[in-house]
Amino acid sequence: MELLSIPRNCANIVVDSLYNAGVRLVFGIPGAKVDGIFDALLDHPGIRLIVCRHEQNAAFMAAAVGRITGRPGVCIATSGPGASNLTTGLATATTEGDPVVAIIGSVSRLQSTKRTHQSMRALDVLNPICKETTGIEVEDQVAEVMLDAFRGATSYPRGATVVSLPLDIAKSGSKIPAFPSASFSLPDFGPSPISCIESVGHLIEEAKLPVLFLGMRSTAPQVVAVIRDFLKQHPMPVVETFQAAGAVSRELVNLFYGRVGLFRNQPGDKLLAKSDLVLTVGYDPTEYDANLWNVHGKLRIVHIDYQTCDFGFHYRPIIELIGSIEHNIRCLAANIRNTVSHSESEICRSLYEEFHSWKKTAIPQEVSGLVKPLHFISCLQRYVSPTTTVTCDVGTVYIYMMRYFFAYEPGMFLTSNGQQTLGVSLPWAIAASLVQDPPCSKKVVSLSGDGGFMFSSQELSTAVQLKCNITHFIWNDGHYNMVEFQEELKYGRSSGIALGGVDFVRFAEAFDAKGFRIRSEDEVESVMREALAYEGVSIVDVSIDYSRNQDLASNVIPEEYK
Ligand SMILES: Cc1ncc(C[n+]2csc(CCOP(=O)(O)OP(=O)(O)O)c2C)c(N)n1
Repeated sequence: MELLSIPRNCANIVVDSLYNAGVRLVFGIPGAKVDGIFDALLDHPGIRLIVCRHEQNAAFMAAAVGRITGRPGVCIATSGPGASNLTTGLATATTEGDPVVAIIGSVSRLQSTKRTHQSMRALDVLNPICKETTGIEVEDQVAEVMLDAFRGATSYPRGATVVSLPLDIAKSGSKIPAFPSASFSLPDFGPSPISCIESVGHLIEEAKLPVLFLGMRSTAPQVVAVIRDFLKQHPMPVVETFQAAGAVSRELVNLFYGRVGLFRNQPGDKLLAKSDLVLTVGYDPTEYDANLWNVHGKLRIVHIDYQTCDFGFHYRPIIELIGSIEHNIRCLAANIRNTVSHSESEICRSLYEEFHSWKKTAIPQEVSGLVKPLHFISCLQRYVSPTTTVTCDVGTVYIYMMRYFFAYEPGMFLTSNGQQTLGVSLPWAIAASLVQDPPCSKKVVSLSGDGGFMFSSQELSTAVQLKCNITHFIWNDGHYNMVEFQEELKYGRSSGIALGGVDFVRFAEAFDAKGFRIRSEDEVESVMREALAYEGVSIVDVSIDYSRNQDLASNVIPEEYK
């Protein structure tokens, strides 16, 4: 890397840096303080600009690229309201471990201390919810700050970083060029000391019911591959958090006891409560606080992660294996000799049966009335190909889906669980379509409630314009149901939950998308099949039956359960 003989425009250095970092898609909305970068993007045929309808959705899409590919997704917004609109998307990315680099414009340095048009202390707004936020102050910093933003976003815990580029710097030049691609890759982690690995090996050999508890940082393809090899050599029961969906393969499904999260009433929760050794892998408490699944703080825990744990009364690991998860699990597999055949145990047998019992009632005897959630899910499971990416918004819809929908590959069944941010599913489906090779070549399925859909429904226009192939199902009950049923359980009544009044089929048609309706049980199979076969963007308005939703929160395991 050498200094340039002629200074290069800083906006071009930003764009060169993106390209060298491996970025091929950027999501954003233009504005006067950032139009220099948009202009520079025109000269870079290797980067595709996706113009969104709201900056929050641009951040959601960037985060989905980060989550699916493991490399930072990029969003761009103008100063002031453009930058502040990124907030929820970047906070979600940081909490949920998705690498994102956000580039925002800012007023020129000369005006930065004054009240001036569209000025805002945006970095002060974004700083608490991002990993790092940097305002470029001189031209020669541009390349280094860009490099640092990418390295910061990809180092653990992954999350969002922000670079603010003043208008006047974007227009002027620097002789320091963008760093080459190799500078953007981070060095690998190694395994923990062998003595620690051997100690964990002994704990596993002595345990009567060890349980592997997979969290959000266990879904990188190389980690999943090692976990699967480990389980083949040393079969033991596995549970997933919602964001770990897909870590367990179809081949290993007999070891899978489901996902845990809302509420502590799942077979997986009972398994954790009965376990004498919980091995967490890439577990992050934002998904499911330890005080909820380790109520008495008595569980024996081994923590395997890239980072040290958030130590506390309810999460006190006996040993922490810090470093490369894949190295540590591979070393662990080689260090264990004999393990008990746990899945043969009576506890495991009955919990496994409990976990699969819902299927018996999923296909109703009588096909009439509003659509039953489990009937819908069992059909979706049958009609969606195992290679289809499914994104799911927060709401009662996600509690059902995360409990009962199976996905056997990582990065293919996505939800927001750390922040439970409403509105992610459609933007994520668009991003999942765009990272396909070739882009938008395969069906993507997304789901939301009627409330969550309206948080980002304007991106229907983006999806149609990009020629995505997305089927979005709206579980429509005219209410913010997940809040409604929990309010009812707490207070015996509900407040602020009424929605309704939107005809989603006509809404879809206004955007030139296709609209379908599933009004009742008897229409589920035929309309679902038709909608999934439709090539293009479609919305399916599903009249959902939430009359049994309080069951989702019933039979919470008593505190004394052991
Ligand atoms: C941005 C944001 N605002 C508010 C909430 C609180 N919240 C969680 S679920 C929910 C209701 C979701 O309703 P809907 O999308 O219709 O799905 P349903 O629960 O009816 O399936 C709300 C308001 C949230 N999680 N995220």
